[in-house]
Amino acid sequence: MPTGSTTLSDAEFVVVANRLPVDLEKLPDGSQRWKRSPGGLVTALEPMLRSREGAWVGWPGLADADVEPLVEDGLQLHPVRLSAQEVEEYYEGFSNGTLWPLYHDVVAPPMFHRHWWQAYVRVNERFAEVVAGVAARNATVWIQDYQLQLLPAALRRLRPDLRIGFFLHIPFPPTELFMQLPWRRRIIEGLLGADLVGFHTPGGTRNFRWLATRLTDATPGQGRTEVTYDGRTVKLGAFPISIDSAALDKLSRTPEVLERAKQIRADLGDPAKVVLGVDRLDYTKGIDVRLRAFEELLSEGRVDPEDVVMIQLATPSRERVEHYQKMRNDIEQSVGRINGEYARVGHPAVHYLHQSLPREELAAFFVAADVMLVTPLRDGMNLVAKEYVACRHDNGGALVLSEFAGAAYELKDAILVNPHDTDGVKNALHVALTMPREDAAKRMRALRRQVLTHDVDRWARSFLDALGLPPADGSAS
Ligand code: GDG
Repeated sequence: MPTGSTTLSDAEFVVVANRLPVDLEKLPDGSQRWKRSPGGLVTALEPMLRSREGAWVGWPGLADADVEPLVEDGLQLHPVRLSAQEVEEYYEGFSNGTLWPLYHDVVAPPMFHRHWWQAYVRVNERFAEVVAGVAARNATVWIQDYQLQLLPAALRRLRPDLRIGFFLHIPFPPTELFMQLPWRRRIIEGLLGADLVGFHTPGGTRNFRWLATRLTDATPGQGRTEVTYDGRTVKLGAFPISIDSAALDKLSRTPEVLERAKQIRADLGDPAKVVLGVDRLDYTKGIDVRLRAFEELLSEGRVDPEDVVMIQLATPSRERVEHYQKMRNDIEQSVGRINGEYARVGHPAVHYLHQSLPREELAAFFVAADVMLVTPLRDGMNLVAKEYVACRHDNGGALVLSEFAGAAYELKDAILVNPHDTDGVKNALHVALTMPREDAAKRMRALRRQVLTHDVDRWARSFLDALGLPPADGSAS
């Protein structure tokens, strides 16, 4: 819990994200308090930020909140104020109603509204002003994600002395799709304000490079990993994000998690096989794809509901955005239909939880699951796939993974599927359910080698090395 401000000074290293690593909450009596919101990004960057007396700039998660900057444990937190209308237009609108579907292969139709775009421009400029006031001379600034694509250029205009990195956590789309965006050139110019633009995959890098040279004056630089723009070199690169693999591996071995995993299986009636899905409830994640595959396997008698139970954990997400409301109804209808057809009293075929669970509980579900289904239609990376692998210290379990998740580039030993191919997904699920233990363990060992050696710390370090940020103590990295 952050305490009141102590010393705020110019920061040598600044992380900028749409959200701060803490959330401001309004209590029923009208007062406000801070609540930690620990995510992977915070865990990865916190040690680096603290060792450099760094700062984090972001929205505190509550509209119209006037809050002063504060220092928590040596980390400066600088809130950016958003009005309720800006939350609606910049965040729910342009970020999640335009960019999110456009960048995920238009799996839902993106909406293009000029007033959403205007709010996006205005908010990005406000972020630039706040960062410009926080960063020390020649400081390094690392900007995160699609909500802030205009920030690199806006910041460079105010502070040409800064070293600016940008990382995109979602896919950078195929060029034909990106061209739909009425403000396409402005977005590319915004990103070109950075010294380094990072993506999860080489495909994202290629798409961006092609667009930069077609839509702006940028020219190809030496090699494929840079362009020249406005007299500067802009480096491009793929930096696949990861998780705190060792911490999750450790958590999954604790007696509490192992005991809880057993309990979960017992609560399910000790079925022969448990199939699991874990996602933010989002239309890109292909939750419908796996429900359809499971339903058809049941109806064809290839899977017996007495032996196999499916669990879908779906964390509530973006509930005010229209597409999400419809998708939730569709998924809940499918779950109802499957259970109506194949459940017995006390034995549902699909268990569906629309809830957010504690990390320890999630780890227990990973340990309990024989098959993990990760079937997004498109996903920047997908950390859930890596988390499942990190939890399988017994080399048990099987991962079915969409080819269209960034994670598929690294997790080649998963059972890879095309989520648009229902028969393919059904067959992959069937293979995973019937695979001999030795074969599954061989795959899992290979997956674990990859995930345990490529963790989130390595990701952050490799991005910052490419950006040219020297290690905190000044020694060579
Ligand atoms: C974006 C990109 C990219 C989920 N339910 C609960 C819970 N989670 C955690 C998971 C995982 C995280 O949320 C979800 O991360 P993903 O990577 O799967 O997906 P997005 O949220 O869409 O993230 C994605 C990522 O950014 C990073 O760059 O990989 O492609 O879309 O860590 O475990 N955590 C807890 N309770 C839950 O109920 N505690």
